[in-house]
Amino acid sequence: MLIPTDLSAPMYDSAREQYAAFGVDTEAALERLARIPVSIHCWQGDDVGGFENPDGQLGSGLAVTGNYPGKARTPDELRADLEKALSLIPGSHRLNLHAIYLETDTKVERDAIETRHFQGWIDWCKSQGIGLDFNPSCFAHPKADSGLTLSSPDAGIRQFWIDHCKACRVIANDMGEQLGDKTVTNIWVPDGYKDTPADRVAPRQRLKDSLDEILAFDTPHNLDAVESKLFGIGSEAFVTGSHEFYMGYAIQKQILLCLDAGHFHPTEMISEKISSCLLYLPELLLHVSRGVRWDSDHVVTFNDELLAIAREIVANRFEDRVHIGLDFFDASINRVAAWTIGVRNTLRALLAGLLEPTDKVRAAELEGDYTTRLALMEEAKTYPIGAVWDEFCRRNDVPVGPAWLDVVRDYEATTLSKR
Ligand code: RNT
Ligand code: ZN
Repeated sequence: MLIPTDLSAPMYDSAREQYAAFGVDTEAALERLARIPVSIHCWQGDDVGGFENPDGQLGSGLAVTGNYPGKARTPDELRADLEKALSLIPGSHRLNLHAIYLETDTKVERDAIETRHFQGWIDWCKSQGIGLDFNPSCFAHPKADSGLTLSSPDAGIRQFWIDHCKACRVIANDMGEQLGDKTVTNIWVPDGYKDTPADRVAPRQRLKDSLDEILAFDTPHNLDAVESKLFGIGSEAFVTGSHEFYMGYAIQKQILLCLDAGHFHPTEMISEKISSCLLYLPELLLHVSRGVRWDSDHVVTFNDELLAIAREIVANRFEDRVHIGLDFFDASINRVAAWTIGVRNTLRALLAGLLEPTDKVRAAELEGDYTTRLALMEEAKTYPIGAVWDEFCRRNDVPVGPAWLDVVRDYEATTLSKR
């Protein structure tokens, strides 16, 4: 299925000329694309199971559906699967790890986790030459069963999760230091109520106080992020950590806000929010996801919103201020393919943004020439992005076109199907 190099290179040459005439430098676009990392979420590899209690219930408003065979059951299996995906994805990326992916022979409570429980992951990232991001896991645990963690009225429960988050920040700081590349640590809690609360203030005050305690010490090799949500299964009426809550909190503390594409009203797009948020915040974290009717965490496709998100990042040269993470978990398809499709699509969307004649479109806009703005933006959509993308894959030594699927099928036959 692989397109031979001698056939496809002329396609790139002609695409380059076509773009040049349109005012777009494809070589500059490829260079910029090569420098944008995507943080690949480990949890697509095992349906957010983790290695603490792999048969445990997920809960806390998170749901994974599907029972496709071959999910990773051990850290080594998950790393092997990630290596396979990385071999099919052009560019240099990052791993995004949750705290439940610790490695230990004996039970370690979440408030007692240490860097050594993640040393295997740090060493693996070092061997792969990639950065590492981290997340406290405030779900799938008896102490999260009430639906409230950092905003619980029970001081003992609250302290347990505060201590877990503090431990995570210490570990993340070590990760960043060892890898010489800052870790982004994202705090998301499921807290909320199924039905109408009598008091909306007290839980939010408690969440704020808990976060203040968690963030009370410096972590120079770590960047903190907080992630809002609109609703979850079982928290339909009220979510403590709403968008307004975290937007205000992140601005006050000058930390990162995490915008998850599935955490807003269905017609409310995070692409539209990036420009406003970055007027007040130093940096952002994105959870690139795809909600289908609800926060369903489908594999991201090359759709309008993905293109709009990518375009906002590159057209404004926000690559250094927006950390791109993925957040989807589909257990109904091959999990290595899910990663590959999602990351390749994200990169392809960034490339589409980089291949827009932004200067011309903006000049037209400034002159009030909205006809030209619309005309150019529409013409750009059918320029030969595919030929430039294939060239990016070729230069990065990864399969061109759907040839990567053969590699995944092979891996499925030799490895995944034996699990
Ligand atoms: C949940 C949040 C959160 C999780 C992951 C597993 O609604 O999106 O980011 O999906 O941390
Ligand atoms: Zn998320």
